Amino acid sequence: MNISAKIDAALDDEFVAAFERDGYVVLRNFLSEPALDAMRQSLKSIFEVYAEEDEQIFDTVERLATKEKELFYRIYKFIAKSFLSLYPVRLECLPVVEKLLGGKVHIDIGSAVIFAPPENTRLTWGWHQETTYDPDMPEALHFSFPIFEPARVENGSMSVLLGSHKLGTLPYDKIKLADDAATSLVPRNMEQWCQDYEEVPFVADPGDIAVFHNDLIHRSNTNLSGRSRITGLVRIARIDELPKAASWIDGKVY
Ligand SMILES: O=C(O)CCC(=O)C(=O)O
Repeated sequence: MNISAKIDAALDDEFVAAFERDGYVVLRNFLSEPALDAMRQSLKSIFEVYAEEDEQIFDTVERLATKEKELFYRIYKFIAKSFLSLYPVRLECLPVVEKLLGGKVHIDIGSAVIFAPPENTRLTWGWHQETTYDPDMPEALHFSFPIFEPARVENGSMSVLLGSHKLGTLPYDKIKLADDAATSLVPRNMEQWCQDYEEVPFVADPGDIAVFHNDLIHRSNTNLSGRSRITGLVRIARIDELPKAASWIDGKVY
């Protein structure tokens, strides 16, 4: 089967119905090996610069995240968030966006690679909805995929509350557990939502990718596997209708 036939087969009516019902679908064996490999090679090159003898990328991630936090933050900020090797995967996500959101013009709204070292709660996010991080943004979709190793409950893979996107965008509280920890915008009434919606872990092998709705409640979990989890995130918005530009005020640009 050629690539476009494979994509058409995966994005059938059943896929669309499942996405509408759950706000979350895992597409199995969807990403191409060359697209994933481009990311693996670039990530290895970045961390090799800082690796100690006999360290694998997982070990270097863990050591920098615990012992060289400032350097680790710079790797995340300047490389992992602006990583050109994410382009092939982004292009492979585009047909999914076109199928679910339609539209002719799409933009990237913060694709990145995230690192979850073992037992490290500084780099995990509590329950949140993506919409609340940029309320000006129009409709968007989010994708998560394992790059090197499978995503499993043991390595703290994210979990989602199935169908919770139907709640719409909820009011939230800003939670930051430490000065250097990630900020989570946690929806109010979480206890209620956890009772009302089933929590499902994202369990996947490299090549699989989850697509989820902007309003789906999800979180990361603690990595108990002893090995760093390295996850790719792609975020794409449909921009046919332009959002407000917060930096344009009364004809002046700030
Ligand atoms: O994979 C994770 O740890 C969390 C991912 C997440 O929260 C997100 O994609 O917004």
